[in-house]
Amino acid sequence: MKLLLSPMSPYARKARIALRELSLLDRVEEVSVSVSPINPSSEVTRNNPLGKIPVLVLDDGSAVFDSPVICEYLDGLGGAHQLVPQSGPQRWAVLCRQALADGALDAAVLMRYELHLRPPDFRWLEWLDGQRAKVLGALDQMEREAGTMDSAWNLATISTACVLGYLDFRFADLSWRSGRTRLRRWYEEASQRPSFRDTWPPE
Ligand SMILES: N[C@@H](CCC(=O)N[C@@H](CS)C(=O)NCC(=O)O)C(=O)O
Repeated sequence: MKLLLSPMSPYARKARIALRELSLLDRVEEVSVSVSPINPSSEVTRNNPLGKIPVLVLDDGSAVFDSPVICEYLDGLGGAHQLVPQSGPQRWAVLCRQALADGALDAAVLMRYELHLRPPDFRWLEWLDGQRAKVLGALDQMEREAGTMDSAWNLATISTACVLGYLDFRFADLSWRSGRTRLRRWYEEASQRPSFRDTWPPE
């Protein structure tokens, strides 16, 4: 199998962490590609018409995307379902926290595109404010829930750590730690995890 990724992509990082947590690195080759909405990669588009990474290309040539689906697929291969509970309230709690973190990532990545891809004359400040409000609202909910965040490393905690890491990487000026003591403390510990450290985006 092949995982199409960019080491800078926070969504790909979720899948890369899953590979490490599930000890599947020997079964999946990590392949770096370069993508952007205005300069798609033909290898990615061939496998995912949306042109987005990560994409997991299976040995029979079929493709699995996007990051939540890839992570569940890998979790199933591991057999133990350690990243996503199979049923019960815990399943929905994990998936909802993943959706919150991924939604914040979507808003942050859109801000990044607006600030770095869109020609300056076409930038729309109110739209940027709207995306920033989504990120901040999600962070506030994470802060409220930080005390009940699982200590186990599952798809909720992986996704939460990935969005916080992305904000440090691309939006340090957002100062997400400010006024969010519990989330900051949670991240300090979570970010020491070897699978997280091993997948830091390059400087
Ligand atoms: N919902 C997708 C989002 C993936 C995504 O937006 N990836 C970005 C890279 S960080 C991308 O491929 N962008 C290229 C594009 O939008 O054309 C997931 O969770 O995998």
